[in-house]
Amino acid sequence: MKKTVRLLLFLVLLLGLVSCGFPTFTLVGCGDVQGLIDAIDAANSTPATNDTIELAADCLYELTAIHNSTTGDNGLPAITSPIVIRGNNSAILRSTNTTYEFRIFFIASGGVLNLEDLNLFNGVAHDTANQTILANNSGGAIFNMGEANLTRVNVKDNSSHGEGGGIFNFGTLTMLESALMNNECFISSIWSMGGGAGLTNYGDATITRSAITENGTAQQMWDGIFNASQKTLKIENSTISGNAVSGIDNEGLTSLNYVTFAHNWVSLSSWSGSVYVRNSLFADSPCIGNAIFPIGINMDTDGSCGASLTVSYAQLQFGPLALNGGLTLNHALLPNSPAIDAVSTVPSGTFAADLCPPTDQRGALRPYGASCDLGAYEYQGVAVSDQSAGGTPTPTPTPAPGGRDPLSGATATTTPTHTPTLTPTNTLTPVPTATPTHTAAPTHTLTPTARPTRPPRPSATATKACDPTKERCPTPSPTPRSP
Ligand SMILES: [Ca+2]
Repeated sequence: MKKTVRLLLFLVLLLGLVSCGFPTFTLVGCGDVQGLIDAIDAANSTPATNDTIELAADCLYELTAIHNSTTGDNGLPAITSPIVIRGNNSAILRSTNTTYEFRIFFIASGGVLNLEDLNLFNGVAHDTANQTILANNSGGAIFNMGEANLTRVNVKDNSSHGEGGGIFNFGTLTMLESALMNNECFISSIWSMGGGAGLTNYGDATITRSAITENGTAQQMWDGIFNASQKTLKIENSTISGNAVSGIDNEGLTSLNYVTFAHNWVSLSSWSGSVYVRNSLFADSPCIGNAIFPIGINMDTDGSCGASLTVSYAQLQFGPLALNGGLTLNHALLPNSPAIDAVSTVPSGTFAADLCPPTDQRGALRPYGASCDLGAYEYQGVAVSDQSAGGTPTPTPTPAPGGRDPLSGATATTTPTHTPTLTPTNTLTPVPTATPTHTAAPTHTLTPTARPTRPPRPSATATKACDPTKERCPTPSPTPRSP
């Protein structure tokens, strides 16, 4: 009897292996878009295996046509199964020589897309057949209804005719050492809908050691990130800088730890839901809303964020947006900044998470010195005059006097294990293409145009005519948003 059972179990296992197959690994040649499409189709045809597609290094995969119109027009097949795409610092982009508008990736419910070391440029979410359906026109680089995991992925210069110029998330999204940069939406944001030009989140999003910078335009009034009612957003060790309206506009449940906000028109806006803020820094970036809850030690430069510490911007000793030895843009703390070692080493009561994470945004070990520093950057005792002067950031910082490598945290002077690849500008050389025959001017270019002048920023004492208990209230501004 026992033998029969064992035999049956063996047969079931064998049957399972045969029917499921083994994960496949496909190499796609440099710039071979059809090869990439074929590889995705093949991977989708075996939904039980987590298949890997590897792109050639430092190549451009230029999409020129609409592949399908699943929930809007897409340049690549919908992701319906678990797939890993290793980018090797290549870019998948909507060609600047096409007049078609389409997003890059649509991830269906049940699909899992793991992207590594990849750039996603110039996607435009549009549904030519259903221009009034907001979702179909959302998510310029990625529309996710399944699971999307981005590791060292640069989402830059994407846009939409709906929400989420960069990413529109309805599923589960994780971002690690990744960037949302210069994404935008074309329509004017109105209060009945989300406002995230970088990311609009109607799902569950976790962002770690990443940068959300310069998304949205002041004219169209879009934020860096919008987090919808009852949806969760967790951000740690990340920089949110230079976004057109709010860095984060929250209606849901947002948790922030070691986040640096700088030079956003408003850093945080939250009139409903809740935003819990710990160990974070607000530099020239005010807060508005009554649903922001600072915990423990935070620092701001105008008192509007309810932080326990308020200093002037000049006192803060704060560097410009630069790589500072990391993979994603961040702001250095200069040698005498009061944010250095400002985090208590003693957990404050119930919130043990006041303790330092193992590294900062760049990967430099925390704590350096007596304690952790507020925000995404841990000062390593190195001279940063080149960074504060706005010069070219040094990709390999000088090891600290104590012998610690600022990037890796190693005690030896080892070079970084990987070179910074997510540079703020696209340094990839496009494959030469024939001159396009059409003469119509493209509506979008990779080079952002100068921003229109935006209205004065709200002050902490700005009066608000709107009742937040009854409606979603706009940013106090002399020129309120129009629907
Ligand atoms: Ca420190």
